[in-house]
Amino acid sequence: MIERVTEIQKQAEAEIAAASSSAALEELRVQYLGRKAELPQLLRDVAQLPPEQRGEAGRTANQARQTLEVMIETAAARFEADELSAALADDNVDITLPGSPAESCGHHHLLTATRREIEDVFCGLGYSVVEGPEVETVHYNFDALNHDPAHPARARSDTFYIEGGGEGSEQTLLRTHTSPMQIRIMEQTPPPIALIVPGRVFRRDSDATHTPQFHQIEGLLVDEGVTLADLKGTLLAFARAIFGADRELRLRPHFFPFTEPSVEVDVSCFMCEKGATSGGERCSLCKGTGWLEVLGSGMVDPNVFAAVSEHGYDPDTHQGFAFGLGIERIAMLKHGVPDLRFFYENDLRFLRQFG
Ligand code: 2NM
Repeated sequence: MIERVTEIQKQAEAEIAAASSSAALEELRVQYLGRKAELPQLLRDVAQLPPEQRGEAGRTANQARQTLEVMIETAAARFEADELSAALADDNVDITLPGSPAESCGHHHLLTATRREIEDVFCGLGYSVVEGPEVETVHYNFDALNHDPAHPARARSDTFYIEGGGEGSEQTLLRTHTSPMQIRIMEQTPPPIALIVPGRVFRRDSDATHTPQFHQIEGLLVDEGVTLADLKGTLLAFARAIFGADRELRLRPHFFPFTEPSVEVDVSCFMCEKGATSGGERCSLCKGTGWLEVLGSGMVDPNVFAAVSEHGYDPDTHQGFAFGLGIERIAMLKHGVPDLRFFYENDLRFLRQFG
């Protein structure tokens, strides 16, 4: 038996050395070491040998098997590495290239893109982004926000009230701004707070520059020792992030029910120099004024804190600033959109310009 084992080993070694591919090696492995091969059969036959022959015959056959196994493995590893290199060199498809023709995967609507761009700016300043209900009550939409009982926005001609939706301060309506959510947040979170509330709002208005539904972002920051300088610095950072690093701000006195003092905020025009184009003509974007009106703002009226005084807001110790902007307006200014209605018509020729 030992002679036969040695013979098989010699023959197998020669064939393994001559093999030219991993497939050929696999065939040899089956031929010499497979279940039906002679060498494994001889190993099984060792048990039938007379006891004094078993030791040497077993060792020789085992060694032969191990030697062949290692030879095949070593040769196979070399072939596999070579074959992989060859396959990679041959099959040089760049799977990172777009398909041909490139598949369109769509993009955000300009209003969504603008909302997210503004959210990013305020997230970077440490603000949270919070959303709230579109159906609100008179209490949260007007009363808690210091709207005079006779404020015109409360009129049925200006606001969508819900038929059969409660009475008095519990009467439901479609929110006319997103600030009701800021009252809800103050009820749940003691100061300091800094948040913005993006969302859809509703007003009974309809003409070339007004739609009964539009989108707002309102912001609120409350802490101790907050001043109008904080408001201006924050809104300047916003203006520069959205309209360019060279922008300046102009604050003009105004009135809002929930802030005192209140300001309208203009950003220096990004299309011209002080109202004049490089050719000396009147800038069409800012109408020659050099300023673009972008948002309303102010220091939170102490009466608003009084409405949430049970929740840790003290009109004598806390100050805050708040602001509100129309997402449509920001997008129109920034991208030169001439008509508000383009946002809602879903004309792909319009939408695709902002991919
Ligand atoms: C604006 C202008 C000025 C405002 C006020 C508040 C709150 F809840 F703190 F009272 N939220 N948003 C605000 C202030 C909104 O929009 C033109």
